[in-house]
Amino acid sequence: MLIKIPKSWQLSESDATPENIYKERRRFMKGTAAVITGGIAGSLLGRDAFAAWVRGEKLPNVVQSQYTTDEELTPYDDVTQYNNFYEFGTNKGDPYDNALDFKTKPWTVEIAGEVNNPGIYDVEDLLRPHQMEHRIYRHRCVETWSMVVPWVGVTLADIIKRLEPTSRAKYIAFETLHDPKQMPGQNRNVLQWPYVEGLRMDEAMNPLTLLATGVYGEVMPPQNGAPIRLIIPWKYGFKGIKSIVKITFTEKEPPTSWNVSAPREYGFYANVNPEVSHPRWSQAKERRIGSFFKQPTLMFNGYGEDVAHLYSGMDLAKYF
Ligand SMILES: Nc1nc2c(c(=O)[nH]1)N[C@H]1C(S)=C(S)[C@@H](COP(=O)(O)O)O[C@H]1N2
Ligand SMILES: [Mo]
Repeated sequence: MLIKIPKSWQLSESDATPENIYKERRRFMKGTAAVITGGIAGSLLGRDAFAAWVRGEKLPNVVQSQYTTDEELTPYDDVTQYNNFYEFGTNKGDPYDNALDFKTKPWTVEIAGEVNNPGIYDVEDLLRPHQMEHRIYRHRCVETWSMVVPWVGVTLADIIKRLEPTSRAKYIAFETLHDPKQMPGQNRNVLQWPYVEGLRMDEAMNPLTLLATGVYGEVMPPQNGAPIRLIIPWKYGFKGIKSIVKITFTEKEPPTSWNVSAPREYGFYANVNPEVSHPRWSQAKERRIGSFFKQPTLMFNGYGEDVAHLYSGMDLAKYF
């Protein structure tokens, strides 16, 4: 029998750091003087202790999920400092640098369209009735890098059931906040704003699909899509829309940002598929952040057992 000993980040509460303290520490780290002070503090405390000092607030009442991989985790600093979040800039380090002061509290999510319980919900009210889980997922970007991330979140299907979509709801559409004052990247036309995404209803209802609100047992840092973002582990990362403010149940397939921007390169489905190349590069291999060698990419990112049935009879080269 395999006995699993939970890692420290999987344990709940106890040594929680209030969010404002965490923010003050990060802010303190931002200035030039702080780099010097940080350097001294870093050498006094030791690198790990110092990193822990600037970490986030622990999320309470999180349980282990059955849907979890035991692959080696990508370190916290890579998960939170190597990001795609074009609202905060197009370089990998931009979201970490520019999203520090992003206001994620209070936060509301509008529920609209073909649904019996539409309205404007506080994000806490949307999540609270449901069980929070630790889910370690493979995370594969279309750019061919990948990570293994311990998300914390709620099964999207649980929320959808409570909202009661009507029989006309065939798809679900998501929208990111549009606020160029806070999101400097939205002053440039790299994409049409706001960022939008969508899923077919059966994809959204699959138990693997997660509305995530944390990483490593802690409150989601803004650069990872706080306070809630979508995670669909068998699809390319760009489907995992961040900082969601609106969820609409629709009859027709909704537009999705990358498909609108480059329809030949990015489809609605965006399932991880080593056999279907991006027009400009192969998707057969990926590089785990932190490792030197490439490894083969798995069909449906290795989640085929749970999701292949959703696409039976579909030509995945056409519906890419
Ligand atoms: N709103 C929004 N969501 C987004 C993006 C973005 O630019 N804006 N980038 C996507 C891409 S391309 C990827 S790979 C993942 C990256 O998530 P991570 O930074 O938490 O690893 O977020 C996705 N969600
Ligand atoms: Mo991506």
